This record gives sequence, structure tokens and C-alpha cells, in this order.
Amino acid sequence: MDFVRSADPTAARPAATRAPVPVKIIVAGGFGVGKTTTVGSISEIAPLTTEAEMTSAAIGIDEPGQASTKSTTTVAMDFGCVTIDQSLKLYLFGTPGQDRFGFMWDDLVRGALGALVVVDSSRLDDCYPAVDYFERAGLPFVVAVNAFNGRMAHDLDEVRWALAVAEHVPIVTFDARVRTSVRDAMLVVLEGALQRALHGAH
Ligand SMILES: Nc1nc2c(ncn2[C@@H]2O[C@H](COP(=O)(O)OP(=O)(O)OP(=O)(O)O)[C@@H](O)[C@H]2O)c(=O)[nH]1
Ligand SMILES: [Mg+2]
Repeated sequence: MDFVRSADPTAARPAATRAPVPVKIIVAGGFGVGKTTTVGSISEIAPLTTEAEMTSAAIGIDEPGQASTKSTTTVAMDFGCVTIDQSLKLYLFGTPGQDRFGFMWDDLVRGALGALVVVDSSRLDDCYPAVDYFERAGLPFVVAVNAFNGRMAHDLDEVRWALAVAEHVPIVTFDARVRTSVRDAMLVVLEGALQRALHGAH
């Protein structure tokens, strides 16, 4: 075991017992695409959620997709965390999806290293504003198409074209309900954040 003598008390500890570096990651996307599901699937703590019942006032305004049984929506944020390895712990912040909560995104993304922008390929119109937001925010992000029941309405090239996702932005498919699938998507976000740290912005 290597010990380093230093005035810094954390530096004298063996590497294995050092606290992991905390990294803030955003899980964003349009209404009802699976953000809360994503955070809940991977979080190692019971996720903090802020779900509220949707009322009849939302009918015709917020459409979660024809087959959905969705009855609640996120009104503030989702929060969860997951330890990637001894050196890295992700703190996940899920955004609310309804347009009227858009003003909260600027606060939520502050200090984040990257974002996973969840997309439902059958409702691309609802997903464009989130992609556009992160293009402008200058934060590394990955577009993650949630394959509801393994089905995609469009292939990845079509989704990239329809949402005008830039060439340098990775686009992947995943299943928001499956922990390992969410983990793989998160690793792509981390890779982008690392590249940004090493080589700067595109
Ligand atoms: N079949 C299927 N259903 C899913 C999947 N992901 C999410 N759902 C369902 O889709 C609905 C929406 O999921 P949420 O995770 O609440 O979506 P959200 O993006 O957090 O929604 P808002 O916070 O309201 O914007 C819920 O009823 C989920 O159970 C999936 O991969 N397959
Ligand atoms: Mg939600």
C-alpha cells in the first residue's frame, strides 16, 4: 500500500479508502420518456422522487404516448446515486419533463459534468426541445433512445436526423427499466465528459 506524507489529511490515506469523486449527471428529456424510471433503475439508494398525480387539466396537453398507463409526473426533480467504482460516484438529477417546468432546468444543470437526454422514438416532436437545450448549454450529452418494450419507431440514424443531433454527440438505445442498460448509457456520458476534460469543448 502506498502512503503519501502530506499536510493534506486525505492524501495520507491509502487510495482504496479515499472517498470517491462526486460527479453530477443530469437525466433530461421530454415529457414521459422514462427519466424517473432511468434514475430509479440504477440508483443504489431509494431514489428521491417528486411525483404528482396528473389531473384532467393535462389531457390533450401532456400526451405520454398511446399505450402508456402513466398517471403521475415529476414536478421538481428525481435524485439518485450510484457508485461506479472506488474512485467515482454519480449523483443523478432527473429533470421534470413538462414544458411548464422548463425554467428549472437552468438551476438543475449547474455544476453537472454531463447529461443523458432520454428520447422516445415514437414521440420525437416532444424530444427535440431537450436536445436543443443541451446543444446550446454546451454540456457534453448523450442521446439515449428508450426502447419501450424493445421497440423503436425509428432507427438511430433516423432519430439523429429528425432531432438534428450533431455528429459528435453519441446516440445509443437503452431500456430505462434495466439497470445494466442504464449503466452502459451512463458510461457513454462519462466517456464524453472525460473527453471534454482532456481535450476541451467541440
Ligand atoms: N414499456 C415500457 N414502459 C416504460 C419504459 N420506461 C418507462 N416506462 C413507463 O413510461 C411511463 C413514463 O415513465 P417515467 O419514468 O415516469 O417518465 P418521465 O420521463 O420521468 O416522465 P415526466 O417526469 O412526467 O416527464 C411510466 O408509466 C413508465 O412505467 C420502458 O422502457 N418500457
Ligand atoms: Mg419523471
